[in-house]
Amino acid sequence: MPYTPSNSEAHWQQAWAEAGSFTATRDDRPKYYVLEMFPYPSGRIHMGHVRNYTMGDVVARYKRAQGFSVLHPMGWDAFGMPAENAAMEQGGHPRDWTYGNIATMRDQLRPLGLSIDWSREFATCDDAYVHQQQAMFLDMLEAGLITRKSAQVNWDPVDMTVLANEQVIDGKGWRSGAQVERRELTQWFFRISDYSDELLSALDGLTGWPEKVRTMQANWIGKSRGLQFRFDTVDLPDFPQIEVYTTRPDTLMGASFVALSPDHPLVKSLMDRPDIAAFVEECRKIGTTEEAIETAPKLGFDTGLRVRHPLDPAWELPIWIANFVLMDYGTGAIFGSPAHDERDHEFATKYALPIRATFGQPGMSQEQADELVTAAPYVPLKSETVTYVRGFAGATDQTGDDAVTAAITVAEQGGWGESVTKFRLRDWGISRQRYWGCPIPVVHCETCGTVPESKENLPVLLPLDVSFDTPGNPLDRHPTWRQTTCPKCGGAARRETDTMDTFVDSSWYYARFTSPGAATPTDRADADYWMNVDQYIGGIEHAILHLLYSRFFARAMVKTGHLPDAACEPFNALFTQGMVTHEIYQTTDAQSRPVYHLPEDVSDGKLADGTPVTVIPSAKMSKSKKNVVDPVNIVSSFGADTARWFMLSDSPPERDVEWTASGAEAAHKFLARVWRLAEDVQDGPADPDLARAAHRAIAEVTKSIETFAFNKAVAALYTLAGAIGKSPAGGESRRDALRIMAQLMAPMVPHLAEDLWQMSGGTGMVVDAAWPQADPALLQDDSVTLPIQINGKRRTEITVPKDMPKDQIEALVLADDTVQRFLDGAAIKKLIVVPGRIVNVVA
Ligand code: ANZ
Ligand code: ZN
Repeated sequence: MPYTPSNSEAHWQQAWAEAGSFTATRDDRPKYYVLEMFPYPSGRIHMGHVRNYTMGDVVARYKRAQGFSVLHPMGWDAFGMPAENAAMEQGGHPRDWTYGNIATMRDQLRPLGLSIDWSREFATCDDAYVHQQQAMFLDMLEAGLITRKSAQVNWDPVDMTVLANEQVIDGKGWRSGAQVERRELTQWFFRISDYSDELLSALDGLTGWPEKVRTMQANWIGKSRGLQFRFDTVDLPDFPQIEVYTTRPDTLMGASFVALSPDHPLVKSLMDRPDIAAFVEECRKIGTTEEAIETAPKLGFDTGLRVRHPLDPAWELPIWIANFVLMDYGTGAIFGSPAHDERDHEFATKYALPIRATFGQPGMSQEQADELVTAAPYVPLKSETVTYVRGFAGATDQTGDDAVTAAITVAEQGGWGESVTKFRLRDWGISRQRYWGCPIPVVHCETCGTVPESKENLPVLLPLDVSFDTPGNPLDRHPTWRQTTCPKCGGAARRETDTMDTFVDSSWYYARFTSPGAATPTDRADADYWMNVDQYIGGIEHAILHLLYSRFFARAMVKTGHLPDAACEPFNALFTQGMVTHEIYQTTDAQSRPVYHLPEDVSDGKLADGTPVTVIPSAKMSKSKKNVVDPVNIVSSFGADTARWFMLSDSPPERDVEWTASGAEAAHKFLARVWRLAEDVQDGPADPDLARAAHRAIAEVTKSIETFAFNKAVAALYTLAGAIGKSPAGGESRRDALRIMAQLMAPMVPHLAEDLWQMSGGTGMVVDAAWPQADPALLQDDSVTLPIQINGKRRTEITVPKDMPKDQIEALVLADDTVQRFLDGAAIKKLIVVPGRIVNVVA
């Protein structure tokens, strides 16, 4: 019988399902929780999913064999814009689109044979999940973790909707193409910034996380130390001082202007000046993203007002309004030191403001230093190698951080400034003016104001009779949904029509998996048993927001009693896997524009009609480049095990892996060879070398899985297959090795492993077999290599079994060709064998 995965894979999947092999149970075994980031139900699974879920499955199956009670669940991150867009573009309802996609993708995932406890599956748009998320919102509100405040949003004036930062592309709405404006709206915020310090310092304890991710999080939280101080204004009695925050007080002697945010209170007080009002209006046209603000051209407006320099009251500086100064960072006002900051330099150059060096390279005069920093492109000075040319009294003998410290000390001692620590991390605005999300469970009452919905009235579900043919939020237009009664006074009230950011949904799903049916957000006995996630696996693209929000949310759940204290860091270990890439095949059309071709339409570098294609090196699979390989096709032609094996074999899991047709075929061939090895076991001798090879493989595969080096585990299994193929062993000796092979392959190619196990006489299913232990005695290398010296010179060496008797070694040495050549006919006077060490020949 040839290797036919199509039959056996379905067979084993059914056998596992019938045995309930992957049902996670709370029992007295130690637990292990492995989780891959859950998918968004876009409509089809892709190779990235296959790679991600296969890796998690290797860990899950391995831990299970190690005797752990394993939780390995799957669900769907189901709310979000694409469902609404589909409804706008193709008609239909987002709910149908979403659940339809889930059904399709579940059907595509199932044949992969993942060891998932499907009984725990849920989608974040399920009524029960919405219910518990709303319950948690109310608990968090009560615990002071949520606040309502006004904030700036990106407003698309054509689609009449708020846009997420990612939906603003080059300052324009991603759908309408309209110039995005900034608007102030009252929004709900999770108070994540209260946890800035804790979220930062706790990163040190996350030793199971990649260093890179910890650094990215630390940078995002962005702790900085600086000086806060005030400039006295000149002739402005209503606004006597302007407070600024700087991380570079050591550059204060290079100040050349003060700049205010367009939203600064002083600017607001000047709005009756038409020129200022017009400028502020102009600034509103940039989106709210930091990136948008950073990349937009620097715009400034000179108010004509002035401040005095704190170190020299006679020195006056102009007050500008600048589009790059944010109101919600620091104090919303800065001083610019164009000689030592690129952005200030660009601004000063554009508006012909003075550029004065505070310091220069050693030995430079003030003029030389000024000249150096005035020229564009701007040359930054390394603060480690500077000398002061424009002294900051008391700080001039310092460099780098020490100079900053010294400057802060001078300011504090002079009583005109304070040392301040700031964080970049802002509160997390979760209000979305969108339909397809979890409704925010509050109502607005004329009498009582904003009132939390009462828990008995949960869930607040989305109305289903909505239309998407007009822009804006369908919840706003719905004839009745908004009308409700106030839980406090019983009077008429209006529902909040904003829904929650979908990042909220994904910030606690891992906790919900521990008790997906609970009538509260979690069941504490279950959560206490299963939390934390021991191994989390996902893409690096989630290194910042998703993980940071989850870390905050877990703390909020601890505070509100839904998780045990230790779960405030919910992911013990994190692994970020690389992408799956593929070559791109391109030709050009008559206008020499690129035309892309699907991998299956290209063979030997040509299209079917013989047109040669240009091969563009491997890149992330993407529809627009037509280099996507559909896992569904691979599984139906080669079987799931081939897809899994290939995904694990070619590269270390943290790196990108290039999908190639030849690689997939080679993987398939190898699996077929393993099948044949098990198929014809004849009677024959025992082979201790084969037993040794099998136990070396146990040690190697175990170590490799433990360290996430799946490609090395694969390599060790190739070696073992080679050893079995070459071995003269027959009967039990051969079957022993094959059963070990089956066990070691089981995490990676679980279906073939079951067949192998059965063919070689294993009892029950391999999925239930305990992980094999390497016998230390068999791991020892029992051969020894002895150098051979002839007349005191090392000439060659000989490898012999450790326990070989002296006389046999002597015989081998005498028969050795190299020895004979060096002796060149001379008679041997002495032959000394030092066992385990050396052989000396004297002639
Ligand atoms: C003077 C100066 C001179 C600055 C120099 C930098 C370099 P981080 O490190 O991110 O905390 N800044 C302060 N508040 C700002 C705001 N609301 N909008 C835009 N920029 C603001 O950055 C702190 C630095 O960013 C501060 O130090 C300030 O510019 C600017 F050679 O002050 B600095
Ligand atoms: Zn009321």
